[in-house]
Amino acid sequence: MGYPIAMKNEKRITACTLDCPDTCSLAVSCREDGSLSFTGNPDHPFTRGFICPKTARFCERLTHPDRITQPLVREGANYWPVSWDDAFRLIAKRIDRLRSRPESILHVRGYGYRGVLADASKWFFGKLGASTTCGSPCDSAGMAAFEEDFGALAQNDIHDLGNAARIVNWGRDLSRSSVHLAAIVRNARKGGAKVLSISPGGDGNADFSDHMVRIRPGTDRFLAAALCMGLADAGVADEVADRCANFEEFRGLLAGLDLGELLGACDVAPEDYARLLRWYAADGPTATLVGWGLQRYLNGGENVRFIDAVATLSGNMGISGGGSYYGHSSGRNFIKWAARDVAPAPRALPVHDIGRAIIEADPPIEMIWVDGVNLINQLPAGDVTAEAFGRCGFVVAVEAFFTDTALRADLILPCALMAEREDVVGSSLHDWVNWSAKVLDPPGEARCDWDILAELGSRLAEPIIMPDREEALRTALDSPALHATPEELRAAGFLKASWPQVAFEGMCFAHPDGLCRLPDVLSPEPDAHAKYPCRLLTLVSRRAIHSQIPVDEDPEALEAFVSPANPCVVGLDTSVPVYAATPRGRVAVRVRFDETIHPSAVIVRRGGWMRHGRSLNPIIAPMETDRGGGTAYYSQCVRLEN
Ligand SMILES: Nc1nc2c(c(=O)[nH]1)N[C@H]1C(S)=C(S)[C@@H](COP(=O)(O)OP(=O)(O)OC[C@H]3O[C@@H](n4cnc5c(=O)[nH]c(N)nc54)[C@H](O)[C@@H]3O)O[C@H]1N2
Ligand SMILES: Nc1nc2c(c(=O)[nH]1)N[C@H]1C(S)=C(S)[C@@H](COP(=O)(O)OP(=O)(O)OC[C@H]3O[C@@H](n4cnc5c(=O)[nH]c(N)nc54)[C@H](O)[C@@H]3O)O[C@H]1N2
Ligand SMILES: [Mo]
Repeated sequence: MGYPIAMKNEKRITACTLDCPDTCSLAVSCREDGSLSFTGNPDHPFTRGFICPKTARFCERLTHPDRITQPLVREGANYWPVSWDDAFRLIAKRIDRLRSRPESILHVRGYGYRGVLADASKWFFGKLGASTTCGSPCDSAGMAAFEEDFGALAQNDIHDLGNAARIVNWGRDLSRSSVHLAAIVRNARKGGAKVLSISPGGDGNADFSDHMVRIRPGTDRFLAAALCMGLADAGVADEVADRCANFEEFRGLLAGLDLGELLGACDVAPEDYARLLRWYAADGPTATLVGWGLQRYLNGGENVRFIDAVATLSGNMGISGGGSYYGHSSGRNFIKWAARDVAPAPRALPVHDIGRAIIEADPPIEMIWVDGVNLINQLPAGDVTAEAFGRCGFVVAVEAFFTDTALRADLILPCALMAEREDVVGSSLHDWVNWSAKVLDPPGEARCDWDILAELGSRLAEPIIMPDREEALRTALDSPALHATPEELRAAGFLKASWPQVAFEGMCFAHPDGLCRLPDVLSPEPDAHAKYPCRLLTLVSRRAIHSQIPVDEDPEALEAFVSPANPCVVGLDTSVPVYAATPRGRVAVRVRFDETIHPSAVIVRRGGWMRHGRSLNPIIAPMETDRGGGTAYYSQCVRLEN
């Protein structure tokens, strides 16, 4: 593969479009030996010259020999190359046939590629009137919780963490998911801030923290409720209580709780609880970083709501150095061009249980278009989704690799990847908007998603004409927070959107009455399963984004990390094969011991491929979070067995 645009000894600036909060500005260059190199752009005020391992080695993926570089059609178990012309003809014929009942077409889009132009498929299938999906595999339970609490998903500027006296890292793994957040926390610590991390263990937080608190998986709401009790007993300032719409009701809820029971439910030591209470009650602001892991449970939204309540009652909302950080929408700097002139979808199938939803859809789904998501591998019950794809009759996957999802498609269309197409990206962590320039040509016949859809649209009996790309960008960038043009952004490479440094300043929240809401119910934890007593935590890997893992790199067996005190290891023979087993089946693992892990947790790093026996999603049941249509992966009960 050649690099006609990035020439030797020349650096080109582009931006990462992977689904990651840091949204880095990248310098792409070509080494002496002809290989590509991705580094952090030193001139970008947020990226500051460094990037994470997953992006640094993304260039290996661009040039990987397994890349799909021409359209492929399936015949039985084999794929044969077809021309784009034939591929478009096949798809257009199918769409024309289904045009009078477009709800029989399902569009599934993921965030494997992010950006303003990446919304092209959303617009196209919206225009067609196709069915879509609702909910998410990612962060929607926590987002819904924030909206319920404060009326909007907003947080202080991430650099305002430097003004915190204390940072409670409630459930992030600072060593893995966001290298720039980790750097900001490290700097805040150098400046004198103290850091305490709360998690079920097995992470890399010790290097970033002054104190570590271990918690039983999924039970953060009990610890947070206990803290709310302590804060309420010590007395909540009137100016805080008056900003809560339901303070008295919340006090009533707390009055019925027992501290010992709460601490027992979350298995947090009384001295850790006492320290946290002191932290939140002390002078000077305490910032709370709310993790996404703790909302991937049946009561995930409630976990987040109670943590927000701690930040609120302790007087830390709406002030510099305080706040509750979850993220903000990476699209908030843009006008949503893809929603213009598009009617709401006729139906939306729940993504956490997508296989069953497709099988039971009435009227049936007769065509599926998947782009930017490895649906079968990454969502629970992947075996059911695979079956649903098989029954549907016509599946098109726009993909660059033979993922478990692409391998169930009738037609695979090869897409360009980041650095091979242009786009504009915003971040869910910072306020910079980056120009993701095209610095390489896509290999072979691969094309960017926009071009694929534009051509397909023009071939339909009743054509769908994509808007002008430049106009779509122009519309998107002319937002109240940005007011930029594509020309300005291309010339500058990145621009900063303007948002307040402090979210909800003065405790003015985004609900119409300006008040926040405290939780109205504390749900008990579901009983542990008698035969599968642990929780299966499928956590992020440091070196790859989700399933975008070089296939040749996978070690032999999946590693499962557990405490030596885990009840599952009693009687387990680790000299013969060991399996992680759930009521849905079992997957071979190699046991690794880590005494920092809570005894009820089994930790496996996610993203491995199903067809290599390295995805746990086929044995994870489809469960929905309490709000936001999220996916409750970590509520899965599990045991280890021989
Ligand atoms: N067990 C378990 N599973 C989980 C989770 C968990 O906690 N536990 N977490 C979930 C979370 S947080 C998320 S966000 C999801 C992520 O799951 P996915 O969204 O499926 O993420 P990826 O595995 O990165 O797959 C994205 C795909 O998009 C493709 N792609 C990249 N660029 C482009 C492009 O420009 N065009 C097109 N058409 N395709 C492109 C890539 O090749 C890749 O195959 O996984 C979820 N899965
Ligand atoms: N390297 C890398 N970076 C990524 C990604 C990637 O795949 N690889 N994916 C990106 C995406 S799309 C996402 S959504 C994020 C995911 O990033 P995170 O949500 O941060 O990742 P997770 O590993 O799912 O969960 C984070 C931490 O939650 C903790 N945790 C789990 N259960 C509980 C609990 O009950 N209570 C508490 N207090 N803590 C708990 C675990 O210790 C875990 O380390 O990362 C983004 N960044
Ligand atoms: Mo995610």
